[in-house]
Amino acid sequence: MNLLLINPNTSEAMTAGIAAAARAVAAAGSTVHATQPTFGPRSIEGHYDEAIAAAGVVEQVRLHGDGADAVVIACFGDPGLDAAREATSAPVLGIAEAAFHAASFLATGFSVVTTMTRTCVIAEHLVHRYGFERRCRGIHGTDIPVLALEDGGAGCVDQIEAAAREALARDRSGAIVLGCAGMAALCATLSMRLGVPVIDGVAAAVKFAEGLAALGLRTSAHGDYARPLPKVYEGWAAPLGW
Ligand code: 5HY
Repeated sequence: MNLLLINPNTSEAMTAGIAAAARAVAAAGSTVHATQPTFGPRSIEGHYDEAIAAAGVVEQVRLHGDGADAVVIACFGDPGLDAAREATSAPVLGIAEAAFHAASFLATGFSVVTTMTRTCVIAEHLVHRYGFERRCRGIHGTDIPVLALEDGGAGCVDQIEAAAREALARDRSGAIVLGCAGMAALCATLSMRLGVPVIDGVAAAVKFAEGLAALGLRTSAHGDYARPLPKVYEGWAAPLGW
């Protein structure tokens, strides 16, 4: 399987870390092509960042989507997910949606532990959009800046562990969803320390993508995920016109 893995922010260190997490779980014979936009925010920590990052995702799908058997958007806001699904027939998975599904197979309720508290509302919107409001029992910010995880986040593991313990107790949940692609490298350590399933959306999305590709399934071109209608795009977006 040829997997296109898009880190929607422009941190090369994070792209490398996310690619390593994906390759660690990818099946033999799967190739992971990791990319990031040529423009946009170094980290995504709010609606404004996300708006620009969504265009970056579309840029990367247009540049590298042909020939991909599946695409993974490796940012917990799943920026540009629907637009990407219009632009390619390859299955496109966001790491938040994939993590929610994985957690729901493993516990009746899960809690999300994420970075900046201000991004919790973005995760709440996704919980409702994907229909997980009865399974997600809480979303908790740590106010760890995304770029503090650029090196893999070892320096943040104790703080994330403490937030996860508090979430499990307060929410009475049975699993933890990591709310940032930059936390991927911490998943095994946190799971061992907490003794509950800890879900990294990057790994979950890669395995779900492999499954969909193996089943030969493609994104529907019927209805709202049909290809974009041809039209001219002006200015810097001209190359993205359909
Ligand atoms: C992420 N931001 O996974 C999100 C995390 C967040 O640049 N990569 C980012 O805080 O939403």
